[in-house]
Amino acid sequence: MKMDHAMRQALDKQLFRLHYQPQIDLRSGEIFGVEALIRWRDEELGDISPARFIPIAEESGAIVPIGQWVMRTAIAQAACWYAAGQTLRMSFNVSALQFQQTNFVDGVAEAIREAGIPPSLVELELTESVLIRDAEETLKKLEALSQLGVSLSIDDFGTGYSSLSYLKRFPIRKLKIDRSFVEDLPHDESDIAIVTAIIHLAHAMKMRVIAEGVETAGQRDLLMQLGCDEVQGYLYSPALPPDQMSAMLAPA
Ligand code: G
Ligand code: G
Ligand code: MN
Ligand code: NA
Repeated sequence: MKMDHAMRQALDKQLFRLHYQPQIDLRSGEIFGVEALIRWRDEELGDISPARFIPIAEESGAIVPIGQWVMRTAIAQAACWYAAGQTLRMSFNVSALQFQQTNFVDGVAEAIREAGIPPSLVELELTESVLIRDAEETLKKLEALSQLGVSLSIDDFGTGYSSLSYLKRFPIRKLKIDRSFVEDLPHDESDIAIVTAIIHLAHAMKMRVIAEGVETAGQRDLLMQLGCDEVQGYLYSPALPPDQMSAMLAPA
């Protein structure tokens, strides 16, 4: 597979980068955390979007070493900011295949230990596809991660095929409202109903809730009025390279 070879080479040649997008606490207006998002610039092909290569990496298995690199790089960056006096929570995406590796939890623990940051600064964004397979194994891993002190959030909430029953069984701390439900706020009646329901569900179960893809003040104002805890989106900032992200952070 051509693309798979190119991705493994990109990893060797260190052509991947992580950019960081701020996540804002709606009550304080402060940057609470960041989401790490992978970027790939190839000498010949130019920028290749993760929307294109991540699904191929998931298919081929290349997502395992790529995901490992993402985790280590994101945690190392969190340690860098932490050392500079910025206690920023670091979120990163974890694919199903990566999560299913038997040594996944140990890898997370080791990366945090090596970086020397509080585990509470680390947040894993899992999609519903992570939660539908072998419930027993999944439960064990999620509990081990939770014991470790890292926090777990459900990405693209409401767009997958899972039932809601996993929310009862798994130690999930946060729901991430998919951007497809945010796009047509504050006008679309169905989206208002869905977003209201997700926020109520999250709070009733003692979880936090973040809305992604927030692009307008109208969307933000409604989300604030509905009690959403955090927001992320172009209204605040796109994902930025680490130096630009550092510049955005208030001086420690
Ligand atoms: O950053 P952008 O909007 O282009 O990302 C497109 C898609 O790629 C999103 O669904 C996002 O979750 C995914 N993505 C970005 N970075 C990573 C990553 O490091 N790991 C995984 N598994 N997915 C990622
Ligand atoms: O699936 P996930 O939540 O990991 O994907 C995040 C993706 O959403 C990234 O590719 C990021 O670049 C993109 N993104 C972040 N903020 C916005 C936004 O305000 N509008 C749009 N259209 N995309 C966004
Ligand atoms: Mn995400
Ligand atoms: Na998402």
